[in-house]
Amino acid sequence: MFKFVTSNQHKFEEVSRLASSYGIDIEWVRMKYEEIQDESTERISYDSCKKLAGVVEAPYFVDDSGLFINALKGFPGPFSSYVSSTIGNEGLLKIMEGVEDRSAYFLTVVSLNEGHSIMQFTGKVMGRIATSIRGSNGFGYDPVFIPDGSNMTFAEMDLETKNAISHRSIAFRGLFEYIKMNHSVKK
Ligand code: ITT
Repeated sequence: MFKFVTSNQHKFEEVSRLASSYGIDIEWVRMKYEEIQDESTERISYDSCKKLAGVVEAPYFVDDSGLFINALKGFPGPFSSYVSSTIGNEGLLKIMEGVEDRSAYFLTVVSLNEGHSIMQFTGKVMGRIATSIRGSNGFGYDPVFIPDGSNMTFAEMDLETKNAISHRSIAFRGLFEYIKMNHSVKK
């Protein structure tokens, strides 16, 4: 069975729901691992995946994600986790006070280690930063992010609705399509 290594329960819930729509069972390896500091989400994700070899038995995958705000030159980006757990959404909205360009995007890079190679799958969703905290679903920056084409924040959507359009679901659809094409035994 494919293992998802993450300390984040919300990520696991979103991804396991998507996996089951592909008829794929995944196992949660609930574990926090150290991440390198780098401006590239791809490199962070790749490095995390690589260094888990020998700790977790392949096949397994990791998800590295972040929120990138254009007016802040991509901040918090690779610092998303730290910023979320320190100043949080209130602090972020404070920084964004009076800022006209509120465009931003969420990025997820999934890295899969099949034992012999590492494959990456990327998902990106464009949107904007809300002017107030809205909604109570989801996690992290969901209450302040409005995806393009919607007036609701991710936190005002249920899991299915977020999964229909999110950065994470785009990346993981790529992964699950790949698994379905390349592995006859999925469970
Ligand atoms: P891992 O154990 O999987 O690393 P994490 O929560 O530390 O869990 P990341 O480093 O990938 O995960 O994510 C950085 C932060 O970005 C995360 O803590 C959230 O605050 C935020 N984030 C990531 N994906 C998000 C999403 O879909 N919606 C809202 N916030 C998100």
